[in-house]
Amino acid sequence: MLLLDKIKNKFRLKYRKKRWPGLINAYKQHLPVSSKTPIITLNEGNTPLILSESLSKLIGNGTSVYLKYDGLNPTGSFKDRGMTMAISKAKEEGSEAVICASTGNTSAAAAAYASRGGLKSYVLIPDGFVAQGKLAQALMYGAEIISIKGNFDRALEIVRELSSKYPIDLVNSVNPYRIQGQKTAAFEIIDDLGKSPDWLCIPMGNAGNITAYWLGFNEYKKLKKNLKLPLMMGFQSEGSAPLVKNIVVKNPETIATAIRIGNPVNREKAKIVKKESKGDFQSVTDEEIIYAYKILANEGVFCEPASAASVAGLIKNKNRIQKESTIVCVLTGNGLKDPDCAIKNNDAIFRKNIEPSLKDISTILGY
Ligand code: AN7
Repeated sequence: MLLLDKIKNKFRLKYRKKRWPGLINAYKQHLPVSSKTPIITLNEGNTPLILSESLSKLIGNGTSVYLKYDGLNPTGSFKDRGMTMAISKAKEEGSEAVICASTGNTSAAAAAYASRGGLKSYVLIPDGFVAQGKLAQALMYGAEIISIKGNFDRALEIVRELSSKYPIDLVNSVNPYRIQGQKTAAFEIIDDLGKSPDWLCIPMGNAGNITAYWLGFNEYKKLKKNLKLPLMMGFQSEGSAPLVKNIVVKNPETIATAIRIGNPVNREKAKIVKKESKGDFQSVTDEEIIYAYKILANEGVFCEPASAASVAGLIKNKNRIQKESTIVCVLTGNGLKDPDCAIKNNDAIFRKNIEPSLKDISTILGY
């Protein structure tokens, strides 16, 4: 190695940030853990806050739109934030097995962290309504999967009952440690921006995540003087909007299977978030979700349809946004989770069955 290269290398190593230790270690003082807690981590958290040029332009008026890309967590969704806490605490309490109902992402995260911690995991999923990537993960990470002829809401009723009767820990968002872990996303946003956003746009299913963000913003406000709190804007799919309509939806339907939930467990908490933050809950159609999904992908950010609901909601409120606002849209899951949706809903030019001929392909390219 040349001397110059050696010097450069030394410099780079010196100024490279320390290895991210995972969110429990990073935010220990804000979390219910002690020196006795075995920390089960995959170094989750520390996800990028990406400035979206196209959305900032689309909203206009000097608005900056950022994307909290939580699809870059180890299992590809924000669920890892809650699961590192839930599984660490389950392990600390001597639990040997965990159970959850899931539209897919919770099952992937539960299975991964349980295996990492040496615990058994059982997951109940609605048959036929879990995206392929998520199913593949649960299978690979080593969960025992029970696919029921019923929807998520029914699956949740069953696991709640089972966990109250038998020695199995429930790791759905009724587990308070899940919310504790997930609140760290709000800390990261404030740490990155140096302030709270004016609006936080977020998809809602069981409304655990919106509850967690609100908790995180409020906890940081106690520590940092002059910190303002954001308006919490929660979005659901039109065919699956129990919180928007304030009803129980018996047969929820949406392309965004992650949020195909008709009776959210955190309903009362979500109502408080909306009231306290002076925010709003609104619904978006599947068409609006796909439109937002494509805009994001066109800028290089691939999220799953449920996550795009936050951006669809933002676009819907274009005329309500005050000038020079800072807005964060939470992208809860990675686009790779649901390849079927992407393959069915894109505007790509995809030419098939082409002869491997230089001449033919040159012609196709227009040369
Ligand atoms: C990508 O995995 O409920 O409002 O079982 O996977 O906290 O429920 C997933 C929910 C948003 C909604 N975005 O979050 C499950 C599950 C994605 C999700 C939500 C989910 P919450």
